[in-house]
Amino acid sequence: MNSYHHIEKEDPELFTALDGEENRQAEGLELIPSENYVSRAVKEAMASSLTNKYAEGYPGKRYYGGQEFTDAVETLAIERAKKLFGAAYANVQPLGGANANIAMYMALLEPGDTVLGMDLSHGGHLTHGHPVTYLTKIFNFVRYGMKDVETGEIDYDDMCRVAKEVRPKIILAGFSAYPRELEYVKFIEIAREVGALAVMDIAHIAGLIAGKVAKNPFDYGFDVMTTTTHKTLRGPRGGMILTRESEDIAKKIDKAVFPGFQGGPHMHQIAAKAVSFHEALHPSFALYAKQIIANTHAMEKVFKAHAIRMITGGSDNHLLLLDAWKSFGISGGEAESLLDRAGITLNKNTIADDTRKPMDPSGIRLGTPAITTRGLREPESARVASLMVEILTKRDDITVEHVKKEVRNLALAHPIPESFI
Ligand code: DSN
Repeated sequence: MNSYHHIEKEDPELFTALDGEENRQAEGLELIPSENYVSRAVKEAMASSLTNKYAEGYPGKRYYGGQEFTDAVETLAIERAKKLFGAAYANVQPLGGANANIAMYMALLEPGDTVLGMDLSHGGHLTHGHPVTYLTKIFNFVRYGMKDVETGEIDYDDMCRVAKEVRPKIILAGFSAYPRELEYVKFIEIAREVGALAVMDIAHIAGLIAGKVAKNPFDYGFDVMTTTTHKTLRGPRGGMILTRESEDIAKKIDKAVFPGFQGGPHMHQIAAKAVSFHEALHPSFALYAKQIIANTHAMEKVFKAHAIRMITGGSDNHLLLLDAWKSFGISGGEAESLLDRAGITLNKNTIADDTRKPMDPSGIRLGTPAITTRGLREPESARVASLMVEILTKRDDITVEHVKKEVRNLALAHPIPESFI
């Protein structure tokens, strides 16, 4: 548990909100697949005096003085990132995943160039070319999707046909709501055939790749990977861009991040990234990654037994996407609210071919990274899935109250850990 002594004394109003959030996290179960808990060591780095320092530029090439220690910090983060993902180059300055993707586009594309990326409703991400983003005013995004929603199979033949037609500069793999492993070989074949770069946004599965329970796209020839650092990777909120081998690409990426797109790097976050990469290089991280998958399968088994419709039929990774509308006759938004009342947090999500609106779609998205960090294993994960089914089926106040009590007990029996190594 954090202590906020100074805030409590100086700013009681803010303290009340922070304290409330501490309790919410301690007493509830977090199933949002993009969330996790960081160690005390990561928090110490985030709260360090590095937040006072400007450090525009890169180690050895800064625009301000006093960089003796910032250079050491950023170099540690870079070297550890390279080791974790088998990259030749790493840029650890992006402030988040969207920033990383935007800088990557700026580095590798000219305005008007085409990107072939995954449709948002099939699991892609806003920054992969959704019309609501400003990116679509600069670049031309064409989308691919699943051939079969029930198995999750991507339509690689169609992707190849479209790629030949639109000649993308980038073939973009990656997702924020797709529970299956991608066939990287097919992406590379298509990219090479049309002369495109292959880029993978690994934000959701970075921790699974680092923990070696998911394939590493670099082993298949992907040129660049973008990621956040705070999801399965269990680091501080932030982003990163990794380059497999091309110095030319890495140089373009560095220029695009700074001065192209961002100003001074957030050195306290970079220090925290370095700490979390150190943790991810520890053997205990591979066990955590393995347990994430085991816990997902334990939940999947329960949903299957109750004939809940899962998009793609199940999961190969850390996340599951359920059709609340077809399974329980309620919208994703209603399901999210009901579970929230019982202390189970997840998010409503659009599903492929959704008949409902994005603000209240048919699906709910959930995942196991945070409960795995808390030490829940297969039996407890299965119990959480059963509680979810109970609440979403019965939906009455008595059920909500009894589930809430059990969720709280489960959460308190598995306190948020302070250290992982
Ligand atoms: N917001 C992230 C997620 O929840 O997947 C993606 O940006």
